[in-house]
Amino acid sequence: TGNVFAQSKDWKEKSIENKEERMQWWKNDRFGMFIHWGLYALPARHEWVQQREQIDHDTYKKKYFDLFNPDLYHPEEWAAAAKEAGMKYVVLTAKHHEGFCLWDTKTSDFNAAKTPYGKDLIKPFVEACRKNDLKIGFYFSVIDWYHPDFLIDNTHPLRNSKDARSKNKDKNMDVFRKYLKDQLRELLSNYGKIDLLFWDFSYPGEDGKGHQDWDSEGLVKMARTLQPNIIMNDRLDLGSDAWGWDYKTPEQFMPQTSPTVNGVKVPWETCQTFSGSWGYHRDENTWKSSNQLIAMLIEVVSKGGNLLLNVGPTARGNFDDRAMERLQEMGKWMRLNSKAIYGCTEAPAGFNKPDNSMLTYNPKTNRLYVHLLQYPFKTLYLPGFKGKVKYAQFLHDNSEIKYSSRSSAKDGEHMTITAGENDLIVDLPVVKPDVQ
Ligand code: FHN
Repeated sequence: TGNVFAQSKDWKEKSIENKEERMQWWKNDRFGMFIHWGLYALPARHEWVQQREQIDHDTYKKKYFDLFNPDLYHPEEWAAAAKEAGMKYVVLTAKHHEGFCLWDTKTSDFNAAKTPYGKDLIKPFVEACRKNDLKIGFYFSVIDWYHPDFLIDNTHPLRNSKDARSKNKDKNMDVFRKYLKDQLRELLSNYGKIDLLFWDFSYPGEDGKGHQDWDSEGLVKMARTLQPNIIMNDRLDLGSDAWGWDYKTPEQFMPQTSPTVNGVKVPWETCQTFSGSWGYHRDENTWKSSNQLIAMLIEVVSKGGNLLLNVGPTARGNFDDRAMERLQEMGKWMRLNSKAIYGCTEAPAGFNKPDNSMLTYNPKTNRLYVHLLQYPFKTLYLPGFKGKVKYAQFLHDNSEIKYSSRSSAKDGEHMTITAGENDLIVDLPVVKPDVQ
């Protein structure tokens, strides 16, 4: 197929060379949707329900697989909701730890096409994403509670790695490694261009060689060979080897500063839930407010990262009202302020932000954005601006209020912050209290 990896002598070198280019869209887009969907949506109380409640496979199959028939599954609605929220890429769990495959795989009957639903779920999903200009990512679990040869199951007290090998010596991790590769080959060969892989997750093990159990290196090589420009996260435990991952993934966590490897800042994305659970959870009441989610997005970008915000569709296949409400609110904010998110990153050193505010900065346009997280009842001091910034734009109500320097700022003028300026006083006019 003429791709760089199959031909190149050293695919690892090529993948390092190619990294900056393949990461461009991701660094620009900043905001994506995670979707956790599987049989666990039926019990509707967490995607780890099978493991947490030690539900044996036959029971799990009878109660959930045999009833799976998502009559409200319309992926074009999912894609439209993501797009309207201002999200630019969508990552769907093709297979989570339960081992249930959303695609019509030849590797296992434990898949959507063998349920009462009777069809492949991935094909219409990728088509809907492409129609909405969304980049496509697959989440792929290397943990697989369904597969009998998955022996290194530290997540399953009855099948932990020490006992498993002795008790199941006839089993064979080679079978499991081949199974993973056969599944990955289907996902990366049968659905057109796939932009992103979210691996989840191998354990490094005491000797740090845990990734060999999965043949993580072989998985990465296959992915880069089948989809040369695919980007992938760091969850196959290949250490700091730059060919093995493209971005770091702090989970449900906000780093203080941009993560580093060997002292160098690296691309990173925090994946976050609305409510705590990744899978649909009917009774969870710890839902973050829309304002908290908007502030989270701003904070992530102000630290040079991406936000992958998760939705757990119901067993019938729709996004519930709680999720839709927040996505629509974020979309309203993004319609006015996405230029302070897309293509932005942390502000140059030396800018001291005002209280209760965050800074994002677009290096291409050299625009600094001051996000006010509280209504500005007082004159704002932006002390110590040293960087050369052409002008600041405060956006609200579809209009762009621009400021000239000093307090004579009037609507429509440009504020000029130039190098060497000591304190820049910005009098913000009294505007509607929803200014962000
Ligand atoms: O165990 C999974 C969990 O269910 C969820 O998929 C998250 C999402 O990043 N990943 C693992 C926990 O880190």
